[in-house]
Amino acid sequence: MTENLRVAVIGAGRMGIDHIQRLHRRIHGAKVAAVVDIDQDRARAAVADVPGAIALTDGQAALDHPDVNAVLIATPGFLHEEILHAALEKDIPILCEKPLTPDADSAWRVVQAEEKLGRQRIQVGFMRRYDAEYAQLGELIRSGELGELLVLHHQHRNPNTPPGFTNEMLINDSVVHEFDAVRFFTGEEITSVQVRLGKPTRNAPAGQHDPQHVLLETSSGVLADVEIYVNAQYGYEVATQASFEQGVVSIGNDSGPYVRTQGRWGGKVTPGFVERFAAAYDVEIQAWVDAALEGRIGGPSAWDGYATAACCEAGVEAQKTGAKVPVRLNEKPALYS
Ligand code: ISE
Repeated sequence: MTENLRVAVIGAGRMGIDHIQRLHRRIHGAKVAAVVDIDQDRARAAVADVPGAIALTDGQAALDHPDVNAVLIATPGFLHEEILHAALEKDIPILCEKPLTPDADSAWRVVQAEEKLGRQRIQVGFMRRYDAEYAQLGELIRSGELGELLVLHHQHRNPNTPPGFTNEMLINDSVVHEFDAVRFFTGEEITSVQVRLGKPTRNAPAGQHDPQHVLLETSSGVLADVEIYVNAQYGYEVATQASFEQGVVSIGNDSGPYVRTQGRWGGKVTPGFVERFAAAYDVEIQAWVDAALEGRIGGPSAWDGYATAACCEAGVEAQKTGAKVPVRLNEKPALYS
């Protein structure tokens, strides 16, 4: 290994702050060199306990800074494209939080820019692949021990949504994880998406139809469904049940101390994704750093970002029409095979 990664973290919101603390306190081989946020006070607050890190308001200034040699993008998805192109110009390691970009055309432009560069620099932040149970289910599927995988059932529930979370974001921001998970589990592309809108909760903000039922099909015919329910009130839950020829496997079920007291039994519901996937994020970011120091990426690629963006686009169309919408993908460039 040569030198440490000196990372500019772009965006000091919920995920950005979490990654700054992670890079500063737990990750080996990397340090936070700069934090960029449009809100200067927020950037300053984010570096307050990170010695040597500077606070900036401009992403390009961070990329141009001599002390920066890598970038972690944690702004909302609609802001990713510009900084991704700027970082590819610099030919530095990039960890981009999901979604890569919010639509297939912009994601394809990013793929093309990386192809032109000639090597993979972008790793996309699909952290579920690093969750221990996700990884084990993936291994079980690949081993063939239970025969062929036939159906995947997903539950994805959030307690509530931040202001500005649109109806499309149930697909683009939330179900994008299941698009990646299904592709990860099956090793296949998703060929169609359908969305059913049923009885809505009265707890959803105006403009959001919640919950929604998303139906997917992969190239070999594996069926998957997702209950996306983002105002579930009771806490955070991400779980999957997989049906095989020879059995059924469940992951993401409640775990932790089982307490009996005062005439009741039970445990705690995870409050949010930062807590639920804390360990997965640690493994993900360490994998990115280790691979980046060797000139590689350590996880999902820009192609995965593009393919899931195409699923999101089909999903948003399906939300509007109720139709089964085919996922249209360009040919996979050799760089990603
Ligand atoms: C959020 O952006 C995430 O990535 C979470 O994992 C997901 O559960 C949530 O629905 C998204 O809004």
